[in-house]
Amino acid sequence: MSDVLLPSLTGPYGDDRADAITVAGRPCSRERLAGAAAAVAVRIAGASAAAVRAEASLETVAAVVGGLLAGVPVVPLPPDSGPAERDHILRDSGAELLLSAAGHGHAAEGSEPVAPGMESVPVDLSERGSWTKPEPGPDTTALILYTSGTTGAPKGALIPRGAVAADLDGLAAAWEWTPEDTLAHGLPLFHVHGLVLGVLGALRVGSRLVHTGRPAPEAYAAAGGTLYFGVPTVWGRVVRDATSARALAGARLLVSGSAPLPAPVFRDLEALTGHRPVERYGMTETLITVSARAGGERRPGYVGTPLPGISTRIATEEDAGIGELQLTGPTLFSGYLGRSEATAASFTEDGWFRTGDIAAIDPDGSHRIVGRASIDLIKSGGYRIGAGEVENALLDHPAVHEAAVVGAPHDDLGQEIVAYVVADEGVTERQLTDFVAAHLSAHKRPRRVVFLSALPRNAMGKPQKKLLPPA
Ligand code: MCA
Ligand code: AMP
Repeated sequence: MSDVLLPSLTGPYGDDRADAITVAGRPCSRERLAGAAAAVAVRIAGASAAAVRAEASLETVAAVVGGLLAGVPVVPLPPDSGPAERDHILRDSGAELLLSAAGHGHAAEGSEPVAPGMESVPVDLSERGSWTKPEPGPDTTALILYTSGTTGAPKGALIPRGAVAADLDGLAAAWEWTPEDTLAHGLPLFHVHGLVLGVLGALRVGSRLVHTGRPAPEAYAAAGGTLYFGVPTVWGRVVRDATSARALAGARLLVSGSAPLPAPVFRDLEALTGHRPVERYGMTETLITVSARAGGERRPGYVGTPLPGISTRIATEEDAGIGELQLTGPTLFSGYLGRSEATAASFTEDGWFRTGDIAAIDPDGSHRIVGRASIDLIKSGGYRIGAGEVENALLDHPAVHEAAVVGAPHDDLGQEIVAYVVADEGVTERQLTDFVAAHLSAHKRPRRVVFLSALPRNAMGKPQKKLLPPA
């Protein structure tokens, strides 16, 4: 497609609709969005990186687009992140500015610093700017996306502009996504799924966008989309609300990703909507790399075939056909910010990215994700959560002496976070849950806490998660 990352925003706008982009009930034309984003670009040009308080709002969209116009790497900040997570992201990313909706946390014009040396910049949809400078090259960083590893604090994945463009073009071809579509979803705007696919995708393709604020079944039913995105938790909730599910019968394509879609949800979606959902697979570090096709076969349990330019292989010693999925291609990140060792460790010696997912490839090329190599990466509601980060947060509580965090199977969330702790008497499950929610973010809080007198350990003293009692 175009060399320009977001061609639908460069005008002329022709029959630009007043509701080309709707977020949480507020409509906006492309011209108005482009004007507000240009005003942001003028204000932030030259910054090394800009954080965006990524609520589901038009201001978030304008702020992200403004950063992309100005060539300033954008760092989406989960809006409910607590002080530990927020301070880490702001400090580690080197963001000089924090962009957020005017009136949100802005003490005065010019504003209070939100962290030492950091300026808070209000985003106002009524502003009109003009930005005519050429875009930076495809290797420059579009986004710095913070994502959890098995241990420690989240790492900033550097996502190049060219990777975003290549991924969105591959997906547009795979899903036959055109300007005639209306994309509808309600996913958070601080991850690849909701932000890159769900906002930049619509802006690159030129389709209408309806962001429902939250991904509630009745909001999906009312959105009037032709193309819907959801994580499996959302699709599970949709099929449990038959009236909302039936309202999606008129759509063209339902897409699921970010976690495995349970086969019963796939079948219920087909029964209620008449659509076999398209499943696709990806990671923050690679963007979306494998997908079923709009015009192809869609089978429960399968995520389809690689997008154009992506090569995949299964690393297996016994030739059993099941092993770690490794891949190469134009949609890969350029590394973790400031962590050259972690970056090097995520690639094989011959330059393939190690996904950490266990997969199998059928003779027809169809990919199946069968699990994760590490017990310490949890997927809950489609969010990736590192056990180590939650354990560290729990250990910061004065009553907690030891902590081991795992993901337990859960009907709604896929996995739920369960914390096993050795703690002083008197501290409650609720206190520990709220403590993690307040320090990190709400979706990283344990849903259950099990109190033990000691963690099971091996002879070396290392906790043995496989020996933990059932929660
Ligand atoms: C509850 N809440 C609390 C607490 N308990 N807040 C503070 N302290 C507590 N102790 C609040 C929450 O803040 C939230 O408030 C509300 O209660 C409900 O929270 P929760 O139960 O966490 O939400 P949920 O309804 O269970 O969420 C389900 C969900 C969500 C909506 C499906 O998990 C979700 O949005 N998932 C999408 C994740 C995603 O986009 N992943 C993509 C990663 P309030 O209502 O005010 O918010 S990108 C990726 O994976 C790759 C590239 C890919 O393949 O896509
Ligand atoms: P994140 O970095 O948050 O984007 O999470 C990436 C992880 O989500 C992958 O490594 C997989 O474990 C998981 N994932 C994404 N899409 C799928 C899918 N369609 N089926 C199974 N797992 C998935």
